Amino acid sequence: MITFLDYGAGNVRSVINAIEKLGESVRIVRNGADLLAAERLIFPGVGHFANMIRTLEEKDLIEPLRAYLRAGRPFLGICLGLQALFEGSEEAPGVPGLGIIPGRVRRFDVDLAVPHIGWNGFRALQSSTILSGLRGDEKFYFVHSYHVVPRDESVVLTRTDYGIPFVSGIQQGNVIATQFHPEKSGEDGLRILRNFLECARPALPELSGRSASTRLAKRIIACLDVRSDDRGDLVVTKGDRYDVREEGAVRNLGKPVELARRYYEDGADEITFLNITGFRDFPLEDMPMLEVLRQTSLNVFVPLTIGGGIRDYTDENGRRYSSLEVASEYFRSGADKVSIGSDAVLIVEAYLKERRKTGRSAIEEIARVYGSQAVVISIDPRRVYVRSPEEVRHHVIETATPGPGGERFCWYQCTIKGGREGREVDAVTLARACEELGAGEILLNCIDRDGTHLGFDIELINAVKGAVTIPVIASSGAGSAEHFLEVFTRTKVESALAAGIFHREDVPIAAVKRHLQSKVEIRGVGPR
Ligand code: 1PR
Repeated sequence: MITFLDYGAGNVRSVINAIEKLGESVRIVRNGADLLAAERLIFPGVGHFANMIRTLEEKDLIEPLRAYLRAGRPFLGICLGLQALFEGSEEAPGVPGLGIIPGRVRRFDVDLAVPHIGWNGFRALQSSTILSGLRGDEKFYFVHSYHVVPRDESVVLTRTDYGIPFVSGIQQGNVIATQFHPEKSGEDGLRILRNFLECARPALPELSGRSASTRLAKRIIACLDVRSDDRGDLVVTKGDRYDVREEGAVRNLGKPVELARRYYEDGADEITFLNITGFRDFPLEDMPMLEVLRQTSLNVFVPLTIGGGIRDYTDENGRRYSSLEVASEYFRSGADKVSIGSDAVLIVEAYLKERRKTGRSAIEEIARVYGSQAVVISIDPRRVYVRSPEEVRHHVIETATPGPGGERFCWYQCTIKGGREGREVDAVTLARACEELGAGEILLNCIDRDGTHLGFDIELINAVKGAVTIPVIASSGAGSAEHFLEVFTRTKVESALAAGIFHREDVPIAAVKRHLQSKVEIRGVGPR
């Protein structure tokens, strides 16, 4: 029996699913007595440091947790569950941490995108039960903007490189904690959890890798556009420049849960579901999407993003639901990140008009509770050609593919409602404003390329990537493995997403990875 400390923020479902998958039962802490009665305690944390400490205080769990840890009883902290052990964090000045490990939590100050999102490795500095059976060259999933800085070097279990060599794991007796998410790190992550459950023998990874630096992998993301077909069944569909109908009927390329599992087994580094009619249906009434997440997270141990319909909503009885409530329901059902499309454009329009943050937009509210890394902005831009940059007040680029009238310039118009409505905001301005509002990642689609197999729009991607410091996911147009190599070598994006070629099995994920291997840093093929 594993005791599980859930303070109610973010996706803890996936940790429970992973533990149950490994054959262990889970008991959730309801009060301090439960915590003190634990034989082995897992504390996964996501979200904001201040929010975590406040919630632990409200539930009177701080002192029992300190007592458990001071007694050196078996403990596994994950992500914020690692940071909580320290004295305090730059994320929440003045808010004391548990203070079990001397030292503080600092924000990354590096010349790289922050948050640090994706698959990276580690160097083991001491032998540990948790590392038993590892080779040392595996990659694990990280998602964080802050890292721990212990005062005493002897607690450092592992280090990882991201601009600086930061501490990615600590061990002090039976108290172990990792910055990465084992429950989101495929089979290698499950091995770490299994080691904790089975109290494995202390070991150093075979390769140990004490000197080699670790590198963040470029991520390959499989995207499932989901909607109801004309019979009301939820299907994975795929558009051609966002038109998902063929001879009048919605294209049906498979079942969401089955396809997601296949992509996980094929080696996808992340899976994204987009509820593409979310702008007109209300997701909390469209329960099948929540069920898709619940079912998927039972067997898929890589990060899951869900988008579609994240906005404030008032139902026919006048009951108001905030976008935060909608997002919370998605997180509870197994999502790690939510993606905001149409509403982000409306939020930015208001922000640009007022020139001030209200603190109440979906982006700000969700980031405040769940952390920036949980908020992805999905942009659906379309090219608009112009004869000269002076013609419009938008971010204009000179393009190598001139327009139908020979125009040498273009801007990228943001759209809402799945491309149905163009707005007066360009993609570069939108991305920059969303970063200012607290978004953690940009999913950059391109209507002109979607479903065409012509390759990613490199010009669009460079324009947006150059304007923000948060990670960018290139999307739309992948038709071959070579297109992934092109996007990773001609732009600085951290990840690339595709749909059609994976659904139709034209180019499986493993083939993309084989093509990239030894040219681009990637996570190995398949979850082994
Ligand atoms: O506006 O917050 O409700 O979110 C709706 C979400 O649904 C947005 O993220 C929007 O991108 C998406 N969406 C809406 N309509 C469509 C459509 O296709 N008719 N899908 C749609 C957009 C874009 C990509 C696609 C890539 C890769 N899909 O995610 O998967 O273009 O495709 P490819 O590799 O086959 O070229 P809201």
